[in-house]
Amino acid sequence: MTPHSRGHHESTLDGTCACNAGYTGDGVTCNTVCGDGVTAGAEACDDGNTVGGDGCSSTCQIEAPTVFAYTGAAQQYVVPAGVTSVRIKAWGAMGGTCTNDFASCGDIGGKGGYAEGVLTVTPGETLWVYVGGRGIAGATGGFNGGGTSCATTATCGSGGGASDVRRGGATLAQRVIVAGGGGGAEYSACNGTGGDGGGDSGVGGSEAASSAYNGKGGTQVAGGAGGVYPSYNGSPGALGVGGAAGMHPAGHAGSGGGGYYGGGGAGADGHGGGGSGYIGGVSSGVNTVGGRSGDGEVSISLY
Ligand SMILES: [Ca+2]
Ligand SMILES: [Ca+2]
Repeated sequence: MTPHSRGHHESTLDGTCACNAGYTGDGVTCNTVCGDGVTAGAEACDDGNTVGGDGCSSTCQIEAPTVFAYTGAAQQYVVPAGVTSVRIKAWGAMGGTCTNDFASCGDIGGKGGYAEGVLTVTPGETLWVYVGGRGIAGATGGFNGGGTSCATTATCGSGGGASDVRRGGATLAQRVIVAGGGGGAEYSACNGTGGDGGGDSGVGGSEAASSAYNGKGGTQVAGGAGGVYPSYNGSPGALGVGGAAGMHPAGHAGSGGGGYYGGGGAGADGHGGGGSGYIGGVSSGVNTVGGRSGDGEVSISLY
């Protein structure tokens, strides 16, 4: 109930009250009406109906997004009946950190990036959701494109995976939005970090003793270049995949993060580059570098 005195009325010349747009009343009291298409009073949304499950509830409150956490496998989202657009928010995964770094420098893998946008959809269709896994100390890259590093857990860190949504199928070419993963960090006495993922271009690794050793960030058109080290170069990133690290027998390298295009793997003694983000398949897109620790995440909301 919304009392007259709270200003939701407009007095008329005959002494009765008329209600403002979005309210109906009996001449004394005006109340909001959920389902009239006008967001007013305590309504957080009004989509013109009193049906829930479409993003705006039967009582005109915004419904919580569907959240996809990391599982290590592709996931699916079925668009509800009546829904023609969804808002997607995606966070890429962090790059791995070798155990020597954890002990002396902290968790210094590159951070995952962030991407957001509105996707036009068909009611009832299936979207494929890939949530990136973070890189580790050692060889195995994070799920969804993290590059392969060297196997020495004390000094090698692998790339984090990207998080993305695919429409019409599950191939890399069907990605509509991507949040890049971070590059893996090798042990170099706390001299730099893995490169952050996301944005138009991911960030290169930042081992400072020789910048040539680092993997570079992925871009909108190519994977990041691999780091250069005699006989143990890193591999460049590629579409959706971070580059492998240089496999020096002594270890000491980080691999590239996954992304729209993956980051480059480091040569020996360098950190991996971050993968790029992508918002080419959505409208109102946001595509930013870094910010995400741990595994990635994707959320889908309807309003
Ligand atoms: Ca209303
Ligand atoms: Ca509704």
